[in-house]
Formats: sequence, C-alpha cells, structure tokens
Amino acid sequence: ESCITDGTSRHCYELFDTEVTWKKASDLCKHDGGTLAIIESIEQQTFIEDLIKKRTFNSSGLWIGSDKLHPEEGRAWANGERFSYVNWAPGEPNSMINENCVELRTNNGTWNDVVCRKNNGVICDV
Ligand code: GN1
Ligand code: CA
Repeated sequence: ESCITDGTSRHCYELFDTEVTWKKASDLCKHDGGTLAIIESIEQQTFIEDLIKKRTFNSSGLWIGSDKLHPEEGRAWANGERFSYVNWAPGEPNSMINENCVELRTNNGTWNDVVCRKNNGVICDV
C-alpha cells in the first residue's frame, strides 16, 4: 500500500515512469482523481523516497505539484499554499525566471526547479 497517514491527513501516491510535461502530468493525476503530490513534511518526503527506492526509473525527475516559482510572486504549490517544507538540492532553486516547475530527482529525492516543458515522470496523490 503506497499510503501514509501524516497527522490527520492520508496520502496515497502513484508513481509513473513516463516522459510528460508538467501540465500533462497534472492532467494525468486529475484523470486518476487526484493531484500532483504536494509534499508538506519530512515524513511525506521520506515515504516518497522509500517508494522510489523500491523500483527503477528512466526519468531523471518526477513532477510534483508546483508550477508557481516566480521571482516577483514568490513560490507556491499549485493550490496556492506556500511551501511549509522544502527539500531543494544544493544550489536550487537557481532560475525562477525560466524554471517555474518543480521536479523531485529520482536519484536522491532532492527538488529542482526546471522548465515546465521538460519531460518527466509523475508523482500523483490520489
Ligand atoms: C540542469 O542542464 P543544465 O546544467 O543547464 C537543470 C537545472 C539545474 C541544473 C543543476 C533542464 O541544468 O534545473 O538547476 O542542471 N535543467 C534541466 O546543475 O534539467
Ligand atoms: Ca534548477
């Protein structure tokens, strides 16, 4: 079972080793009745890392639920919530002007800002 209960909320994750843009990833999760994963705690982050370690991925990154990294408007999840927890790779985010979406790297679970048109795998919270 790919679910974690964190505080009062329950999260069930679906991981896809595919190659799609952020928007297509978001649509895929909606089609499955969920959203791209919004990671709000180290417990959720560690749980996702453990799921990733159980399999292999061709994708270097998996889309998570933010397409809102902007120098002026700031950083937020797609639902408008501010980041309460972050796991940026060292030196990231490094280009909020061009790189407005967030990927979770499959090699170590760290986050990177990247162009939204990149092709990545997907982490849905369904
Ligand atoms: C990648 O390919 P490069 O080095 O220009 C990445 C950036 C990271 C950077 C870290 C499309 O950029 O988001 O910040 O590595 N871009 C892509 O060194 O993967
Ligand atoms: Ca980056």
